Amino acid sequence: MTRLQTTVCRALLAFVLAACALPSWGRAAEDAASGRAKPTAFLVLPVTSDEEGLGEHVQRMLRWKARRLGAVVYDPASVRDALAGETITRETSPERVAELARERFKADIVVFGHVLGTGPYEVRLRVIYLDRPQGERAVEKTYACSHHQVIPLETAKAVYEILGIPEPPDPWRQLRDDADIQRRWREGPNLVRNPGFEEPGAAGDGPAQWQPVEKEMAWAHNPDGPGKVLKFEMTPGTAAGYGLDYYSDWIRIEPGAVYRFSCRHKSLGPTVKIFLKGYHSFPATDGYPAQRRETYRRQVHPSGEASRWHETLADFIPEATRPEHAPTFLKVDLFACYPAGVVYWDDVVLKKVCDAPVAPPPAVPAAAPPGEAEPAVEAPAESKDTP
Ligand SMILES: [Ca+2]
Repeated sequence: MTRLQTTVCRALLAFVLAACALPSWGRAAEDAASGRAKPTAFLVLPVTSDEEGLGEHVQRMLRWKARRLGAVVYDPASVRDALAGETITRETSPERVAELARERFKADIVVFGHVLGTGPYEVRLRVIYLDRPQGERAVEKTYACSHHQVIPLETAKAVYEILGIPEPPDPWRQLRDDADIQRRWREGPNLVRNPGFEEPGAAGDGPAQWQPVEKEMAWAHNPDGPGKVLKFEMTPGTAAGYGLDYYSDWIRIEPGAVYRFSCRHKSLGPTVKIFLKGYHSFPATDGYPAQRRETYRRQVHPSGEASRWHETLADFIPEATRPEHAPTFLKVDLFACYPAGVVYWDDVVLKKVCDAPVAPPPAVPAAAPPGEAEPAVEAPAESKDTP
């Protein structure tokens, strides 16, 4: 790796870690913007929901992201104690909530709300600013989430907006003009085995190196050219529910390296997404067997008009919130959801285009700040599901 490569990789990794895991970036940006010396006291009051448990999940995500962006967040138990049995719902008046936030918490910003629906969803947040020189101000923000997996992304976006912090710029632009990365993308080995679905599995009824073909799927001839494709034939019931996932076999990866992914798809209607899921191997504990669990996820949103083939490209660095949970295996998850219909997938490519830095980048502090010691409870990225 050349010196330039090392510099690019370290800059990217430092950026990703700073943006995703550490509060310093957000606090610096916020303080620079507002001239305020002290961090914002960010109070999350109850978020109710039509779907059981989802409101609490959104509350955890709000607290987690606000803390990551440098705000001081109230411990849920102390909020419960201070409310002393007083119930906050979507009907509670902003005036009453502002009074509580001011008198019992001395908060700068208070957020509460409701998650409407059971898929698709609408996250409705009421935000009251108590720290404005021009006086209190209440605003309502609504975030449409087509699918469950979109809720964390929209919640993170909400916290940036509430705190008035610009979302981080695209750090990947640096990669586009890098000759060595382009060469590795052109000439490097594809880590996805059987990437075009051409090779049959042992039973002959599906492609090798991918999961078995399940109902509402088919290992089909390419309708527009030679060779085979993976076809979704999603029913309305599935489209309205969890959608369809099709997983690759395990792919060994190097945490901290830069990867580039691409695939081609043609949708006749359904919304498509690709999840690049990183897994860490956890040892057996307390009667649970050793297993690989998801600790990293890159979500890719293909675009383009329906009924045509499109190629989607995405760069990413697989990393976990906790370094000791660094992902060392990856699965490609080809996903489709509402509305029902047909999707064709083909030519899945994953290549390592830049090695991980040899030493940790100097921008990473040695210890997490107070209040960041237990991210597993609060961190939606460290999901426990295993496909
Ligand atoms: Ca093919």
